[in-house]
Amino acid sequence: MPDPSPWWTRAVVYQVYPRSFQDSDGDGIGDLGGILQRVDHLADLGVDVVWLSPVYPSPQADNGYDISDYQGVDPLFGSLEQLDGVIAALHERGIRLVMDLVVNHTSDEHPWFVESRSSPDSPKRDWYWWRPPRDGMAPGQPGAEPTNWHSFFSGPTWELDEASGEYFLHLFAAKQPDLNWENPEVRHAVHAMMRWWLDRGVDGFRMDVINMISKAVAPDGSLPDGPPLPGLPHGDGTAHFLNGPRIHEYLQEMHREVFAGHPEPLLLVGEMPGVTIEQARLYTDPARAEVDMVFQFEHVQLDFDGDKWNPRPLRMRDLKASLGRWQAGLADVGWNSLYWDNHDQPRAVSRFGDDSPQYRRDSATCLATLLHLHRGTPYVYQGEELGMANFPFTALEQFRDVESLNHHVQAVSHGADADEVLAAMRRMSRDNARTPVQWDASPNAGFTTGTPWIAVNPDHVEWNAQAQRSDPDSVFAHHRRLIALRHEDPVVALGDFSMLLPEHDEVYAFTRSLDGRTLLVVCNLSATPQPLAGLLPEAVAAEVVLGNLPEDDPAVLRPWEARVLRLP
Ligand code: ISL
Repeated sequence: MPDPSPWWTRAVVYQVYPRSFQDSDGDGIGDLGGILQRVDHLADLGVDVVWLSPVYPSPQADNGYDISDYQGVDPLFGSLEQLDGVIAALHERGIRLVMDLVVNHTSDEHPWFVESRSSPDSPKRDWYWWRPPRDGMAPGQPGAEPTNWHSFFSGPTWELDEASGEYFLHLFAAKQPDLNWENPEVRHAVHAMMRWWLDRGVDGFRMDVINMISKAVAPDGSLPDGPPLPGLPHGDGTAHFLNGPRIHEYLQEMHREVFAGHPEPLLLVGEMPGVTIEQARLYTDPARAEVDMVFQFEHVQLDFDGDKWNPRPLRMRDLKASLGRWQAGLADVGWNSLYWDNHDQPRAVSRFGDDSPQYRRDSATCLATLLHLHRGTPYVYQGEELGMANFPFTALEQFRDVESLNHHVQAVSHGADADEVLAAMRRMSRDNARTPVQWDASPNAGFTTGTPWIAVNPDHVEWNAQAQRSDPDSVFAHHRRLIALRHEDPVVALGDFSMLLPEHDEVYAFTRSLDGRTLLVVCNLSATPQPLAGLLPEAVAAEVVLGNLPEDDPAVLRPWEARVLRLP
């Protein structure tokens, strides 16, 4: 058993997606000045860490996940001095700041890539993945891409550079060329940049798709094709770049070069799509010095078939099986992030809860109870603490996200029904998470005095921070109580997890135990009342530590009721 209690086992992370958090200059885009205006909201909630999504200079092809300068702030968001101010304001309130580290790829407008593209003889040519067309085919000929890989944002992962007749690799958008981590100069440049941020006072990094930085390149420099993807002209390349052959070496090197001996506590989070439990144990075993915790996606991939644009109903037992497996798999070694929402996911209350007027508050607080009571470090995504819901999208013009828009073009050009594509986007688009935070009932929800870059959800007149801050029954107040409970009770931070009723389709129940003390968590994830006496008799007489509904008949779990109970 490693050190049982690093500080982040008791911590709660709050994710700020700056473009949608708070605008301070009226241009309709959130900014650092806006974050400064709202730090007390975060302090009142009681969070320990802010993860700040990218604010670096960027053409904004993927809302800042396409970086053109790692050591600056985009004027859209403010200045480096303002960022120093945000760091100081958070630190004054005992909140740490974690930067988003996006180093699998840069923007194609980053000087490194501009130089790399300038000529096959450029000293930075090898900083990216440049390859000639396949098998002597002509550049640009259909199928001439060096591999058949399908991009995460639709289409091939290779873009032709007309000038040189070579292709460059981009696992995401064409404006996000992948860095070549095989080249030690790339790694050293990234390490130097990270040290620069730590010297500036930041407290760690959330590392974007960090398990994709090592590609399975053959000694002759070639990259393999993947198995064909049904219904697509491309193949699945993931076996050749997820958790690649040198990934642990790269992370250990980064740890030695950047983090070892740092005088302040840090938080190192590896965002890792497609990571398995076995791999997560390696990534997060403290003895191996890689990252503190993974941020994995299994539980947010259970409500679709194959890809997210083919949604299907979630089966509760699948959700429990997944979350339970991760709890068990990392029980003795390693650590996981806990989340329902982030900037890439639809809103949890719409997806896993019930956003109808009748159950929205109760289901949001029920989901919050589950989130905060698992073992791992909880992440609250901006607006989740207010029960923000999906946007009622009705038209293509309302979407902004490159992933959604690319998908629409591709799907419709391959013959899909435009209305069906739109319906899937309405349900699954990342833009659901990206509408402005709802601060008050005024026009534009107090987010901006200008025109917001993406529409404000019309439900903000009822669902907003101002209405909730002073209401002890609000979603906000419930999150605050749950965060306080993690701070106070070591059972919440460190207790062993045991899943109960794994086959039950409506009741989600588990225990957390430490040093002879046990908490029992029971949640009704449905609108049907659940009699408890037959299911979990020990719950009926137990003391309620925290619940989301006023205490009533202890033998019945009401629709979307959640209770945290102390067992004698
Ligand atoms: O968003 C997704 C599915 O809808 C994921 O596939 C997502 O692209 C993946 O989890 C990686 O996400 C991260 O890297 C992307 C960026 O677009 C995301 O916003 C970021 O969280 C590329 O940098």
